[in-house]
Amino acid sequence: MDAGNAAQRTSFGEQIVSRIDELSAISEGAGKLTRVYLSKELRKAADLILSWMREAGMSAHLDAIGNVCGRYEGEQPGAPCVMLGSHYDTVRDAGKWDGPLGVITAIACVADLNRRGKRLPFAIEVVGFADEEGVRFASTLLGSRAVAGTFDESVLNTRDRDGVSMRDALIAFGLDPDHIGAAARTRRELLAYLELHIEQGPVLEAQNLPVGVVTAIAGATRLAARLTGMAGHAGTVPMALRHDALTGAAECIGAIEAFCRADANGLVGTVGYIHATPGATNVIPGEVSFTIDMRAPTDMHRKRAVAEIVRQIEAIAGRRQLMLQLDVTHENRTAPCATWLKDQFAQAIAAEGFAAFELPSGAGHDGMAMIDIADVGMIFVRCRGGVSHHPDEHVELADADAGARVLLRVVENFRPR
Ligand code: HGY
Ligand code: MN
Ligand code: MN
Ligand code: MN
Repeated sequence: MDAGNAAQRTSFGEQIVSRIDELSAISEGAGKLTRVYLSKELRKAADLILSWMREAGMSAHLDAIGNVCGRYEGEQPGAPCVMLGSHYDTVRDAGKWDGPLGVITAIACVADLNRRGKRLPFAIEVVGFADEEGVRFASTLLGSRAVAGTFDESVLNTRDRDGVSMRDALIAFGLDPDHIGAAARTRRELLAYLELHIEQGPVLEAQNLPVGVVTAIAGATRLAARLTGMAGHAGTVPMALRHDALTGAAECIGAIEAFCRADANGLVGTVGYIHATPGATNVIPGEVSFTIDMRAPTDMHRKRAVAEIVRQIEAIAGRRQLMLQLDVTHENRTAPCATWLKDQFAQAIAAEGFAAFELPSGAGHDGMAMIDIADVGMIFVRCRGGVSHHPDEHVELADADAGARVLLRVVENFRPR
């Protein structure tokens, strides 16, 4: 590789790190990174990313659901594309790499091709999905589902914590909720969907490797639980006469943890959100709502576990004479990465001088939706301590640079199936 190119290559890492910092400054709150779907911060982030796409020689637009989309034509205009994607929304109090690393790295790869005036036998599209995390409305992958043509219109009626419906949030963002179908693409238009993402786990660090090839994306089931008991005076109601919704929820949450801890095959269960009302120190909680996130290496294993957890929660609510509302709000099946794409990632990793190590993804990704219209390939980049969904999330410059070099190599040497 010529020196000029090598110099450009070392600047991959620097450019990526500086853009990660620039994008992470666009947040709902000072000092923390929170950028949820259809927020004004997401709009500002979209404008910045669209400007980077145009600077890299792409045509760029915001699609009907808020994804940022860039296209770099191939030798012949209008050719099918290799789509490179990830998401640009974040969880609350997030790390700055989860999602944006994939979008920024993909743009850097296209910018490098454009700088060299290189056109490929296919187009390259870069997409930043607007809602992978599902923080604001109960469902995840809203952006990639719209692109895959599998967006569920009923989600438009779900409301966020302030009671704002997705429908109204789209209108406030400047989008038409009845026009989401315009974001849908077809299998014919895509040769493959490729995503670079931080590992969000400790395996690559333990292997002392900067990158790894993803074998499959674990599915997930999300449930919303609401327990209703009897609010009352904290001082006068004897313990034996109480129908305390919060202690009932506590027993359910303990049962979920015990059941998952006892499982030896990778089952994980998380209660990430709980809300008790009326929420006064001297009032017995009358109503409690909480979320459940269940994952396992296979769909069968996860579904069996969910059924058992539901049975246990129903038994606890019955014994405590609490009313129970328990709904599955969202389900993503496990998505296998295509072998022919894993091979191309492995060859690129080896060409960059690293061992091609394979690992599954316990975290969900947009490939779970995109698999409906394209084969999916994913590459992981090492993150310090495997920490993610936390401000301490961190990727070393050299690893960001290695990820970019591998992704560029895969794209430049891409062989359609
Ligand atoms: O929740 C997940 O697994 C992903 O980070 N959205
Ligand atoms: Mn995430
Ligand atoms: Mn992510
Ligand atoms: Mn560092």
